[in-house]
Amino acid sequence: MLRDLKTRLAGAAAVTVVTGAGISADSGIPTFRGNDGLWNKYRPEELASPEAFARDPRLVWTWYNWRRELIAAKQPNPAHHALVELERRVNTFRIITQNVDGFHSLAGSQSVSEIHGNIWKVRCTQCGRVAANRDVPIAVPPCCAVCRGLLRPHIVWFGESLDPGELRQSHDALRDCEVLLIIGTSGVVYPAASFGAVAKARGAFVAELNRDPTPQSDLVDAAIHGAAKDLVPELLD
Ligand code: BJW
Ligand code: ZN
Repeated sequence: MLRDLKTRLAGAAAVTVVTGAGISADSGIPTFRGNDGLWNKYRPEELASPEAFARDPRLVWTWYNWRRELIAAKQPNPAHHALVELERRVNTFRIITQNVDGFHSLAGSQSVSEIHGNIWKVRCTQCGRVAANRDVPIAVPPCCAVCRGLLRPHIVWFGESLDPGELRQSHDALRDCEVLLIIGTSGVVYPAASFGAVAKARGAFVAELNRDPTPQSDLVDAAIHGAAKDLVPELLD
């Protein structure tokens, strides 16, 4: 199956990649679901929701400070680096990532849509200004340099809409690709969970590379199980 995928990739002019927390797991960043997942220890509705932030911004920022510290101490792994090389080899290429760690760009990938936002960006709840902020820890509660409004993480929480520009770019990439790789995502969070079906309906060859089977495994053309840090570099051999 891996050999078939390698042949398809070698002949493809347009490749799109969807990534999730599993690709950064090999860098030491916890995933969300499963035994070691963040949602096993913390309740998303208490920490990663607009209601939680409205109730207790200090608590939410304290949790994000912990995540910032964790991510700042880690590095992209061979799977992120292999995608940088894949981008060099392919004419039209885009990564659509659900991850907020910024590791694809840090590794050197150029065309990246961060559909769930970025932990190193903040957004003013009053004037809407988005700014980069790499403070570890960030002063709690942080306030906007322009209007002194309360800042929140520039991250998409459950029930919130994704950025329309990022979504449009993602849909263009799903429509145009010949091969779609879905790497390290449990495939349960929408709209990303529908991206495989969207690309497949447009005629793309869809492959899932994941440690465990997912609800998407039966829908894709190739489901390959293993660690992203091993599987993704192997695609380039
Ligand atoms: C390895 C590995 C290794 C491990 N190598 N693999 C349609 C139907 C039903 C519901 C909805 C729908 N449309 C929208 C919704 C509502 C909701 C949703 O999807 N709910 C479902 C859960 C039921 N979606 C939304 O609210 C989204 N907004 C939206 O659609 O707005 C419009 C709308 C709203 C409401 C209704 C209808 C329309 C927004 C979603 C925002 C998600 N935000 C989070 C939290 C961010 C907080 C933060 O980071 O600080 O984003 S949730 C969390 O899950 C995070 C992730 O990006 C996201 C996906 O998780 P991911 O990446 O898949 O990680 P895991 O942990 O789940 O899986 C890791 C995988 O890796 C596993 O499979 C492992 O096996 C594997 N793995 N190690 C390879 N080494
Ligand atoms: Zn402001």
